[in-house]
Formats: sequence, C-alpha cells, structure tokens
Amino acid sequence: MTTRRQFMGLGAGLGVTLAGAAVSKAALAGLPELVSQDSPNTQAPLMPPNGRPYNPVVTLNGWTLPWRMKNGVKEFHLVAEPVLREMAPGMKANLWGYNGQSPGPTIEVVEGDRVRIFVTNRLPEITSMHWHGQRLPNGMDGVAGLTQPAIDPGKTFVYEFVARRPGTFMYHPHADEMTQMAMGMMGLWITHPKAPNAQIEDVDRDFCFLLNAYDIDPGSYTPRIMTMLDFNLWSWNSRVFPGIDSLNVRLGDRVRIRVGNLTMTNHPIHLHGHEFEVTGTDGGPVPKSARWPEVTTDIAVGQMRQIEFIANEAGDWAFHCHKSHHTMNAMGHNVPTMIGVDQSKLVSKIRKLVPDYMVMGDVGMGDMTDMQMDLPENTLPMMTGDGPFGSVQMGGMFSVLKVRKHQKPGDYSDPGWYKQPAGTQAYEYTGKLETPPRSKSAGGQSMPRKRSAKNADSQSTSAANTTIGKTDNADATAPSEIELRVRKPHAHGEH
Ligand SMILES: [Cu+2]
Repeated sequence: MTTRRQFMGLGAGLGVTLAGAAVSKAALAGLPELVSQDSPNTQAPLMPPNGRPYNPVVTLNGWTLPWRMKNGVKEFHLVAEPVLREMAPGMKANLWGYNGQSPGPTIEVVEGDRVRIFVTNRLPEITSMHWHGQRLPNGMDGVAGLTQPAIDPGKTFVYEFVARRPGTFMYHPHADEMTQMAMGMMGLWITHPKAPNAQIEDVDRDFCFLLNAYDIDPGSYTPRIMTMLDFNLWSWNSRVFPGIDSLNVRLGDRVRIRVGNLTMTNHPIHLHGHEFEVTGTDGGPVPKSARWPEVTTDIAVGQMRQIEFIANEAGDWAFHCHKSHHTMNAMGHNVPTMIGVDQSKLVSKIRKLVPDYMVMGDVGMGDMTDMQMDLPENTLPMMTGDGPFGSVQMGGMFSVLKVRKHQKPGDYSDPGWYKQPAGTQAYEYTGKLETPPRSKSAGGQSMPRKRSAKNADSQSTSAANTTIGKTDNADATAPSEIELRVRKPHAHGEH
C-alpha cells in the first residue's frame, strides 16, 4: 500500500509528497528519501538548504528534486516509473517518467559539487541513465551495453561524478531510447557557477523547460511508441497550451529561459516584444563577443539553448514555437484545404450519404475554435484558450510572458491579463473604404516555356522552341501555349 506524507523540507503549500511505495524498508535504508510529485503545477523554486548557495531555477509545470548531503556528497534518488500526466485540464496521458512526473524533476547542483544519483528501475523493461552534456568518467555516461550493463526492472544503479562545468544539461535513458523518450522519460540538469563568472550574468528570473512530443490518438491515453516523425501533441514539459503556465516577471527583470529539445524535429522558439541573446548551450556559456540579438532561435534535436533579455516592455507577450502546426493540439490533419470552397450546395447531397456531415474550414480553420463539436473522451480541442479579447486559437507549444510593473521579486504567481493603457490597442477603422488601384504592369520577366503543342513530344530545348526574353504576356493563356503532362497511375506490378 502506498503511504504518502508531506515532505517538510520544502515548506507548506508546495504539494510535494514523500512516497515509500514499492521499495522495501531494507532497500531504502541506504538510499536517499524518495520524493515524488503528482501536481502538474509550476512549483516554487527550491532554495538550497545546504551546500554552496545559488539562485535556483523555476521549472515550468515542474519541480526540483531535493537532495540529502552525505559526507559532502549531494545524493539524489530518481525512480523510473509509469506516471499519469495531465497534459492540460481535460486530458491525461499514460507516460513513463521519474518520481511521479514526466518530465522528471530538475536536478540543480553547483560547479564542483560531487554528486551521487541512485536510479531505481520500476519499469517493465530495462533502462539506463545518460547525463547529456556532462564531463564525467566514461563508466558514468549511462549508455547501456557500451559503458554499463542495462538496469534490469527492480534494480537500482548508482552514478557518481563531479559536476565539472556550469551550464544547462539534461538526463534521459540510453536504453530503448525510442520507446522511453516517446513515453516521456527525460529531465533537466542545471549546474550553477560556484563563483562569479564573466560569461554568466546574475538574473532575476531563471526558467527552464524541455520540448517534447507525443503521438496520442484522439480518445486514447497512451502514446504510440513507433512514431518517428508524425507526432500530434507538441509539448513543453509534457504540457500543451492552455495547460502551460505563463512566465510571470517584473518589469525590468533580467530573465533567463533555458530550453532543451528532446523531440525528433527542430523548434524555432519565438518571443514577442523583446530581443534576446543566446547566452549558453549544453556546450557552456557563449562568449559575450559571439552573441547577437534575435527574436527567434532554432533549437535542433538534442540541443539546449539558454536565452536572456531585459523584460522592459509591460504586457502579455506570446512566446511559442514558430512552426504553426506545433501550436495546435491533436486532430486528424488529413483534411483537404477548403478555403474559398463554398460547400453549402454539397452539404445536402453529402448528408444523404453521411447524416452527421459537417462543413469544416471553408474560411480557414479559426471558426473551429468556437465550434461546439463533440470530441472523443480525453481529447483536447485543436486550438483553444480564452484570452481577454476572445479565443487565442492556439494549442501545443504556446505560452505567455507576462511583464508587470508591480510583480514582486520572487513572486511567480499569475498576475491575470494585462490592462493596456487607453489608446494603445489596435482598433477598427470605420471610415469609407476606397477601392485600391490595381497595378497595370504586365510584369517584366517570364519563365522560359515550351512554345507549342506540336513540339511538346519532341522534348526539344533548342532556342527556336523557347520564349526566352519574351515580355509580351498577352498570349500566356492561349490554349496552344499550355503544356500538360499527365502521369497515368500504374497498377501494382506494372512498371
Ligand atoms: Cu516546434
């Protein structure tokens, strides 16, 4: 039977519980306390109770793992196990993770710390733990079969090394990776600098999250693990909009956001209203002379980027992946483009065949946000989220940076929607609309093209049969000028 009690070291209200579930007392005696977390809310930063001081990070919709100090060594206990993750209110997923969550808890240490991590396997198959980006002894690198035997179900392995360089790192299995990462097994690792470092600024807010992706059929709970590219839920820390918390900061704060990518594609991450610099990667701090301003930075597979900026524009600023299908939630995407097609005459005919047939997307897909459509159970709307001026029409990898003058230092709570000063919002024009004049130009260039049908079968490209340099387009649509190539479908076996 599982017993849970409040873990006192973190203070009240953080919802962190201690789970002493399946591991026996005898086995636990030598292990650090097993701390587990079952709330998907962003937890308050963990102020270091001992060891070298540092300014802690805030893990978006996540938490930091407490440790125990034993003879000067920081000891952590990670348990790989199946978890139930709420990806957004109204949708839960059967994932695999660590200590009750996917992603696992963030590990925070200080440069020079000796670290010992106990990794217990409660999965139905082997696993291992790779410490992405770390300098460490080869035998601690966690590649099953290459640097160590795999960790069998029920077994615990111990990893120990010194956190040699400051930076943003991650951890994930290096055994059956395709299954285990598709199921959500990953976490962040932050090594803080031990002394002032010319390349590492002090910041007022330090956020972190991982990019991950799942393929969960509408109406189901468990990711398809054989998917290689066609994922349908694009998430930050296994959460999708509107389930991703906002990043709440004080006007004038220096803000750092650390992002790691463990999906199978790249993500151009874009911030509105501010320019930022990439100040570090999983390779370490970027020298100041090598930084340049950006508003979007592409994060490739297996990369980490830390961006920094001064939040000096008050407001609610969108912060999202710029691939527009990554700011949508799951649905069948095999929908033909129907923009501009008046389907009204078709509907009555189709309804004779399909009684519930519904017109979709004839003026774009935005109208689907407000559509009262029956969704399968455990399925999120594709685009949703109510803002102060209507539907935000987003899903997936989308959140909001909230910059407020009166947000107190250390206060990460949601300040609500921004109140724009009077006269600073885009407004409707209600005057007369003139018909805009059209350009009379016929254009100055044209592509060389085949001249006539009578030469079409010769495949000739001689000068006589082309129209290079021709600028008179008057006959461009003459039927004899249009060359059609039709490829007939082959029956199977016919080539
Ligand atoms: Cu993306």
